[in-house]
Amino acid sequence: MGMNDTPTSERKHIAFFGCRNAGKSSLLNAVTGQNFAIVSDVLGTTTDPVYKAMELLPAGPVVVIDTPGLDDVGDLGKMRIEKAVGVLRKTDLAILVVDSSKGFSKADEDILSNIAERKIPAIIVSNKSDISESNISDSISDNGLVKNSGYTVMKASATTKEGIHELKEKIAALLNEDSDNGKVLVGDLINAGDIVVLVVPIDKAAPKGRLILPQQQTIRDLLDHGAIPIVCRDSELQSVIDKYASDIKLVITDSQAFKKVGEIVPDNIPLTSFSILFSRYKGELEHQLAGVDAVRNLKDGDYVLIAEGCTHHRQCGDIGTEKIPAMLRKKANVQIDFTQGTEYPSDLSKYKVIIHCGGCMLNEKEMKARISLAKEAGVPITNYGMTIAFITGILERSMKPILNK
Ligand SMILES: Nc1nc2c(ncn2[C@@H]2O[C@H](COP(=O)(O)OP(=O)(O)O)[C@@H](O)[C@H]2O)c(=O)[nH]1
Ligand SMILES: [Mg+2]
Repeated sequence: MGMNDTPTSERKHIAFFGCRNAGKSSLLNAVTGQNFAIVSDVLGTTTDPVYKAMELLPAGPVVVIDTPGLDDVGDLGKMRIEKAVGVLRKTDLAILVVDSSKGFSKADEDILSNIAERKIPAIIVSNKSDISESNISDSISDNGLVKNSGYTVMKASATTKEGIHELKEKIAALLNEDSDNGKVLVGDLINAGDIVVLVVPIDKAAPKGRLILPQQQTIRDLLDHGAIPIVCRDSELQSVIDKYASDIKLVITDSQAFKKVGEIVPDNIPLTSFSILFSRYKGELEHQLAGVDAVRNLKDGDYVLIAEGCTHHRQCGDIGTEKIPAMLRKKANVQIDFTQGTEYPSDLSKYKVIIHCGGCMLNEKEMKARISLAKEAGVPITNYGMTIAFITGILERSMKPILNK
């Protein structure tokens, strides 16, 4: 995906689930009008979830996900099923594809319970309407679990395209219902016409020739709300303050420059960071704030997990693998594990705290699911920005603009 496209993390994720040969890949191709998923009658053709960002009309920018069959067998099959189920963590809309010539299977029931438990919007598609006998297809709508779930069952055929148009309309309708949570990144903290200063240190870890996603998104949100962003490096901040101090309504800094920026910005100007804004936007701000207490209490020998949502931001990488560990080790001799990208340990129980990145490359569902897993394991979770602000001694100050809201 290029820089001019909607970032993947801001797209709704639509995942197709179902048994092997139910027609997941065929249906996905029919709905998207593209031929990117491999269709075959060889069982188990899709071995890893396949992602594709696209413009799906009338829904808008989405990511569609093809997944391995849920009735796969053997040790490898089991691993493929786990991967398919793992996709639920980031699914905004699930399409359960059932082969209506065969009926509703145990694997279908299992995934449907899982989808319903997570309260994920879903559509059950009774596929292969061209070859199914109507009594079997009716038995899908009559299944007790299906009825209880309240999800819509739609008949379709990926082969004849019967029902595909209706399915696309339903997909758009469900995504629309879900999308209007009214959350904004920063726009509600300022008024139109306000000057907001963004501090972006440009060091050797900064990507060549561009800004990183959280910076771009913050600038865009400020512009959407009629504010006037001034973007500068930490080295120019003092002169920006000297020129505009009385008009500046908010300063947003990259977490790694917190200490220096905190010293330069006068106390009467509110100060926060990109990662704190992102925690509020797609994490759980108060829970992650409470998680900082666990950093305060770290002792020698404690295990800490530092989790990074992407694999390619050297800047975040440096913060996660070098800066924060160095800060923590000044407090206690802790054992640190690192994870990157889509990895996230299934057993979190040994950790005293999880320090997560701001999650700019993860969709909201995935970030929330990671927080839930930490909650279930009883492990506090916080983020990079809060941890650095806390250790630097300016946590309270950097939370003020947000908590006062
Ligand atoms: N008759 C008929 N065959 C279909 C339909 N959808 C898929 N198939 C066939 O079912 C087989 C498996 O399809 P595929 O999309 O690869 O299933 P997947 O394993 O769930 O991804 C292929 O031979 C398809 O051509 C349909 O609506 N009608
Ligand atoms: Mg397939």
